Amino acid sequence: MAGLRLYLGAAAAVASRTLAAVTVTYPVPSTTPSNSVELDSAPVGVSMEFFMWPSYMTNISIATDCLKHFDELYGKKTPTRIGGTTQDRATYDPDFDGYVSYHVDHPLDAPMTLTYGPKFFDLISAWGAETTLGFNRGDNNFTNTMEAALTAQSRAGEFLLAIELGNEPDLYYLYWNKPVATAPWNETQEGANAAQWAQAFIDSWDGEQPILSAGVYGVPLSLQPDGPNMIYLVSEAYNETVKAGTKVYCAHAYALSTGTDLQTEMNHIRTASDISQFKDDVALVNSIGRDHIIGEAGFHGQDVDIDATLGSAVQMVDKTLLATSIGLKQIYYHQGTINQAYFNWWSDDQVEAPFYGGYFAALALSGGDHIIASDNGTDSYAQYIIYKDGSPFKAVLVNTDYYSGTGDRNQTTFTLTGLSCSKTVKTLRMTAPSSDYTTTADTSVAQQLTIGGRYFSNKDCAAIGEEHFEEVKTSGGKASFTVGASEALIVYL
Ligand SMILES: *[C@@H]1O[C@H](CO)[C@@H](O)[C@H](O)[C@H]1NC(C)=O
Ligand SMILES: *[C@@H]1O[C@H](CO)[C@@H](O)[C@H](O)[C@H]1NC(C)=O
Ligand SMILES: *[C@@H]1O[C@H](CO)[C@@H](O)[C@H](O)[C@H]1NC(C)=O
Ligand SMILES: *[C@@H]1O[C@H](CO)[C@@H](O)[C@H](O)[C@H]1NC(C)=O
Ligand SMILES: *[C@@H]1O[C@H](CO)[C@@H](O)[C@H](O)[C@H]1NC(C)=O
Ligand SMILES: *[C@H]1O[C@@H](CO)[C@H](O)[C@@H](O)[C@@H]1NC(C)=O
Repeated sequence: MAGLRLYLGAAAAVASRTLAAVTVTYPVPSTTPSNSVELDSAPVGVSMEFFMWPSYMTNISIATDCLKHFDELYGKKTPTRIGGTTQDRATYDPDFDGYVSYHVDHPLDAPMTLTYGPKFFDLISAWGAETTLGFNRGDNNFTNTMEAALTAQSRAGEFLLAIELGNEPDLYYLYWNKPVATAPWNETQEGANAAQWAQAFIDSWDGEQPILSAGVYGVPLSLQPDGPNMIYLVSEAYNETVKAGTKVYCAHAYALSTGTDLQTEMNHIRTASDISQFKDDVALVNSIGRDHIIGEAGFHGQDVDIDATLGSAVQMVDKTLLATSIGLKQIYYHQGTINQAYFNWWSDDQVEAPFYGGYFAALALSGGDHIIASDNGTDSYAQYIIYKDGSPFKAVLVNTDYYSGTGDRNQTTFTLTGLSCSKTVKTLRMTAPSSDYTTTADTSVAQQLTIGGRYFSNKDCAAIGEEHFEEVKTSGGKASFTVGASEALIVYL
């Protein structure tokens, strides 16, 4: 890493002890670099677990309240994906008059089977976002899935951006023993089944094409010898007709590790290693003229309580910007069972820390047209430069070091070089008292996780407080910014 060195921080004099501090230096190319990547205008979306969709739309008001912040950034409704494990447990019943019907023994369980009816799709037009809708392939009833899809088209067709035929089919046999998955469910078998389903769908669909979101794999690598994977799907399984009907290729992005140590899990080196797994898939998908997206994401796929912390929010900022900078066009953050999944952006009565990460990432990217990562993922510090109309627009500085909340907080100084003129730039900071910080349900106190000094109300997700920008003077084409462990900074260039 450029210019890594230790020095005794100025704060040491005040605190009368030494504070370890690090300096990193990155250039800011003055025009959009040729190896930068074009940004989508709404790169951060929301994914809602299939069986939870009606509840998020009708009964958990904080969901739509919080998404209004994204709607404002984008000037349109937040791109929305409806899907997840329960899409492959859902049976469509054209005569069912409710949204969704299921039984669970405990309110925090996800149902093993569910039924849904035509009204489920009316909520898509009522919400009015560009929507990716996931259907059931795992239970191997094409007739039922196609009947549902054609009803979705007639009731909400103008909002349907893409359709998934199955969620995480790479895990159908290993995890779920789904009826469609014949052992060993390797790349040949899954690829052939995916192509057959896609072909049958293309032949029966009466709306616009291409419409399919393909792959929808849980992990960007094979969990078994010759397991399902994007390279095989694109280069071997899909023929030209199926490719023509496929709009976008999709995979999911959870940590590839199962650790519970926040210090290790949130580190940029870990995130960079995970995201680099997508590079070959992105290159292949782009070579056939299509985009690759992350259709579902969260910190960990397993339930890990560190997912609800400031550290998780910082990791989300890093992951989102790194993903977009390698060409993953959109990243949809998953909202699972309410009050259960630690990575959820909200509980029914509380805005959770991950929401801050998702929002900060979207805020950083909004209005930009290109992005480039400045570092190569070999230490805890990340810098991204966002371009607009050919010029540097924002820099995002992320310090993924851990801070326990006791003792001095390490600071990293990010020095940006190649800035064109001497001026004062504004910055906006995301911070909280420690990496382990989680928001509180207590509405009588201010949250201490803040973006520019503001936090989101548990009542209606309103931003509370005065927005505070810091200012830094550039000099001789350089400017230095101090970012504490587990903080992120947007620099408005
Ligand atoms: C990472 O980047 C630094 C400079 O930014 C460079 O010196 C180093 O060789 C790079 N490492 C790798 C593995 O690419
Ligand atoms: C709405 O939410 C409340 C509280 O979480 C729950 O008790 C109720 O069953 C929900 N109703 C519907 C229709 O989902
Ligand atoms: C598949 O779905 C169709 C139409 O919804 C239904 O009539 C049929 O019984 C289902 N087949 C199986 C094997 O469940
Ligand atoms: C996948 O499994 C099938 C059925 O056992 C087998 O015919 C095929 O050769 C396997 N493919 C690979 C790539 O191993
Ligand atoms: C600060 O960084 C130093 C050097 O990396 C490390 O040894 C120390 O544990 C860190 N302090 C805290 C409070 O995290
Ligand atoms: C892809 O190609 C078209 C045109 O040749 C055929 O009609 C399809 O049957 C074929 N689809 C699959 C899944 O092989």
